[in-house]
Amino acid sequence: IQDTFRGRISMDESKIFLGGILDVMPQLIKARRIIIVACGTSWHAGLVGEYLFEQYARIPVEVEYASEFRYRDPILEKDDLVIAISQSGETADTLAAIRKVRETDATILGICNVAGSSISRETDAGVYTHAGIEIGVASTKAFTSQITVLTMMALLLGSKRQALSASEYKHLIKELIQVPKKIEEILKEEHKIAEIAAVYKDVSNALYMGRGLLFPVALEGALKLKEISYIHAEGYPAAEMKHGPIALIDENMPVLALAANDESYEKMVSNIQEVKARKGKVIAVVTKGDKIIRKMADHIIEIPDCHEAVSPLLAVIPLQILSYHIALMRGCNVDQPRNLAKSVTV
Ligand code: F1P
Repeated sequence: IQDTFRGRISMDESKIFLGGILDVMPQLIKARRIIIVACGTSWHAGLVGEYLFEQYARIPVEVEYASEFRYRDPILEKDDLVIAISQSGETADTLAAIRKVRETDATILGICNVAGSSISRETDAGVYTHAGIEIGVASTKAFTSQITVLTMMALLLGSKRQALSASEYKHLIKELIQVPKKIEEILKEEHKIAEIAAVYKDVSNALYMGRGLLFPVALEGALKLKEISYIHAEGYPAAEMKHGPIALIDENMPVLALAANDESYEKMVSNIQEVKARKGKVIAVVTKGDKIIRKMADHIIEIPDCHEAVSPLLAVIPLQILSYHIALMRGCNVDQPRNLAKSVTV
């Protein structure tokens, strides 16, 4: 079974190749539904996958915490495809969820980083993210590589199921190929993010908000802050703010606003106005050249213009860097945060 992970990942201007899933491609092409199971950061990557598979491959998706899925009595059929995502490939809850799926006729794929891990052995096929060894306990590059694989998978299936035209498919691959260069541009601005970190290093709480593909990124940004700097942080869909979290906003509350460069931009402008009207502090992640939010926010972090399909890959980088600098300034050990284990095997 491990051999099914053997295939290489590659992508050129016109084609994506995910060798590890070739053997099950017929099942993938006719999948009726995708169920993604994972924990922690990997679960956030799964949420990004949900938007991508639905939008670009037109396959209905459910994303479940593996830690709860294992206690369910899932209704799974032959044409269901389950994708288990795990950096370590050893997470006990994700393995238990996989074992539950194995009692059914559904196909199971794994997306893991560690070759030969239990999850790669217990799934029908899968993809290694080849993200190298994560030194830090809190996942960072595992998240971006998991999303890269999910994006590639969504585009590949979108093209095979004819949900994407040949030119759309090619255009999206080009966007994906440009991501590393754009991430380098963000990294050049690290000193500006460190300056923002210095202003907020002593806060007790923070809120993160985003819409669409940037909603899971908001969740992940909040989790990174919690995990490595021990600041209480929560991520919300931006429109959910007025259903409760807005009550928390005062002059001591920083709000990280992730503004997409699409038709939802105006809505984020309104969300930021609501925060400012309550004296909250706004740190906005915007597309380079932004004119409106720049005037409203207390701080802005710019990311290069990109297609929305790859926006999570860019938008999460400044959030990871911000958490890193805040944690360092608070004297926290960013690689070995208290109470956390790299592989949660019990
Ligand atoms: C899941 C996870 C990580 C988190 C920490 C504890 O691990 O929740 O997302 O950063 O390391 O475990 P995995 O299943 O992705 O290995």
